[in-house]
Amino acid sequence: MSGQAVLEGLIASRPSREALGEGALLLRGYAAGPAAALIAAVNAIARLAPFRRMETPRGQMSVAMTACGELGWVSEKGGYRYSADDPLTGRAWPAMPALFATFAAEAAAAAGFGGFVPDSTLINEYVPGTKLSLHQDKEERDPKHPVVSVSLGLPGVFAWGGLARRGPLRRYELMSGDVVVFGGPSRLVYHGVERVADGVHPLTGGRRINLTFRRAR
Ligand code: MD3
Ligand code: FE
Repeated sequence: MSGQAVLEGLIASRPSREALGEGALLLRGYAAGPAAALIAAVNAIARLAPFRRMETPRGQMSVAMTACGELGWVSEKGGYRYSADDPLTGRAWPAMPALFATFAAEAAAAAGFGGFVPDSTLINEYVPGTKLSLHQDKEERDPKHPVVSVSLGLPGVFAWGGLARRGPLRRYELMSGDVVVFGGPSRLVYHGVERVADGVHPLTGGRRINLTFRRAR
């Protein structure tokens, strides 16, 4: 490869860091290198535990989800919980690929959260028009552990606010390869995904995939 090509590659994938708030860091392009391998792992997981649109106490979600690891987040009409079994298949969730655990630990450490060992990955699949309404992630036992989020495929508009449901929101377009780490005082902020643009992405086709690496217990 020529020096010029290497330089162009570095410029195109140049990671950058942006503090979103105390304990919340946006690492643009941090997952650009492993993106194809992450998607290959997602596809293998989805063959064992297919994407499905879960019910919630408020109706059916538009986003389709699956999971891997010791525990998976599930929602039913009765509420949310972490489960060791996939209710769709009746089997344990697929094992978490070593790539996921290693990547998540590295990203967390880069954001100042050393020693992060995820035991669950929630995988969200968005097609244009789907949304994830404003929520907090509070089913995890100990909120001292951060959540590491990786966006892949089509861009999406991520909105986040404060610790109360009402209040001003800030919006960020998350692109393929972007990583956000939420911990410390930002761990329980309200957040959601407002919009996924129409389009086709070379990695994911007409979809946005979001991985969240978590420690549920
Ligand atoms: C802030 N996922 O899976 S990632 C979710 O793009 C979720 O699919 C969104 O919200 C998505 O629960 C947003 C950014 C994110 C993820 C988890 C968080 C932000 C967070 C947990 C606590 C605070
Ligand atoms: Fe969330």
